[in-house]
Amino acid sequence: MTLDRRELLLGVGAAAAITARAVTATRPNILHIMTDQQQWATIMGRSGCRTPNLDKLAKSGLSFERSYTPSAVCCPARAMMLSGAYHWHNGVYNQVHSPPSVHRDMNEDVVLYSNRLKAAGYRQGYVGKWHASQIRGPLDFGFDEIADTTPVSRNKKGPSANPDSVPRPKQKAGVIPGRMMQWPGSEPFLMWGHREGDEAATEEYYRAECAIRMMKRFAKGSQPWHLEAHFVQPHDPYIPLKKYLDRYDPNSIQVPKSFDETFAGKPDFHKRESETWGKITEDDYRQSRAHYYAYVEQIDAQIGRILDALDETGQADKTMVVFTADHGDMVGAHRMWIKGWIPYEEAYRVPLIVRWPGHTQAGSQTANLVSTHFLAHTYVDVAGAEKLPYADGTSLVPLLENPQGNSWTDQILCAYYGGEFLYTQRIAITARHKYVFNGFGIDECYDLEHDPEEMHNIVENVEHRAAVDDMRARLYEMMNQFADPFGDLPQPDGTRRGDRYCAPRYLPRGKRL
Ligand SMILES: [Ca+2]
Repeated sequence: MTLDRRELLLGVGAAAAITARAVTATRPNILHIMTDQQQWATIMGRSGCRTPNLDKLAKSGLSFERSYTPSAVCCPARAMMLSGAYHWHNGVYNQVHSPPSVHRDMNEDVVLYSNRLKAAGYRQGYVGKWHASQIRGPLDFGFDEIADTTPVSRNKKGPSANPDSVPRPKQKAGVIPGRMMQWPGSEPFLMWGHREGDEAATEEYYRAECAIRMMKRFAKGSQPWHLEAHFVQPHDPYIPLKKYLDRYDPNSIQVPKSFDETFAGKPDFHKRESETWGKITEDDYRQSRAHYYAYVEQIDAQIGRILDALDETGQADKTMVVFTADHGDMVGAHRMWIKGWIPYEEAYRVPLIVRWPGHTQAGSQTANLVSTHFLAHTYVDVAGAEKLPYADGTSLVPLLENPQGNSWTDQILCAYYGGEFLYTQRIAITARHKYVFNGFGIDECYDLEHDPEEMHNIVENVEHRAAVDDMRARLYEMMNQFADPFGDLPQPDGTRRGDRYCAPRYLPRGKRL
């Protein structure tokens, strides 16, 4: 039997229609839950911090042992997670709300995964902290609805920021200040304290309620949906409700070796950063950890409410749930707080849990290296949407389905340009090492396996020369791979000639002069 051209075309068309239907039938809802400034070690009993709801989520999905933010400061991390692209491709270099920021918006032609999901027919909602642009908001990038977002000019004119008329708390839980800190020449500011009052009167309860009602409404529709729920906590100041704070005994918290850090052999800015925090005692360390852990547990309770509400929709089995944070927080390690130019694990390593029923195995874990901007590529992949135009990351789907896969990348690249101040930094991370290029100080290299607290900078240690050279070569290899402007960019004629001012040609792996 032979097919004529018309039959052949019909056959191809029918096959394509079947494929499209199969994709439509299996593509999941996406529930993305994110906190601000939450360390990797806060969940799953990795520290003294308790997160029963996130632990339950981890037990029903896949958790990541080596998950990193690609940039340990709010705006770049968020713009990267939305675009799946590095700063030099999405346009956000540092804090967009800050007057000296390089850009206050993402590039005009930036494409986010929400643009792609919109085109693929998803109904999309954004609840809570945005902070990826000071000019445009979620409604400018394919989201249909917003609630309680960080104010940006477009959102103020847009549809209601409270579409489900969630009652706002009548009384705010009052703050009882604890420790005030002071930078040289600054007024004192609150770093931790606590609140007293009803849990339902907190901002985080209100935000969770906005997310829950929007999700329940979306679940009644026929479209697949994508909802983002973003909490501002446990960002400093750490001000948990007293009932959570009472669950933590500061005296039971162990002070780590890094608290006695001398900064010998490290770039000068580490010591300067630590000294900025003034005279710090071991009690400060314990108290700040107790308040921080309590704050994390308080947010965990609200995340639990959102996850319970998902179960109530009856759609949990066709919803991909992702939990992560924009970056971590030092919380006293190396006598430092918050994040920024500090390349330590406390600032860069973040929690990541993915539950995708039918694909991820309950209670599974992976030690493969991942960066949270891979999520953007993952979402367009599972939604059957058009790929993002950036080659800066990759879909996690192969790893979700085969978490022990040994063909996964063995290195990741992080990049930083400063928060309110401008600095340039690049970080290469492998299973064992971390190499940090500092444009404003000596470079760093740490052996994470034998020195997990990153106390010894081995960058100039002759015994480690082979490893340090390998890491430096890997760093420039990735900068070239991801078209970093500080890498050895191809010239218009296709050759790579280097630029001795900012990007000389570096030696490849294994080569020495
Ligand atoms: Ca942040």
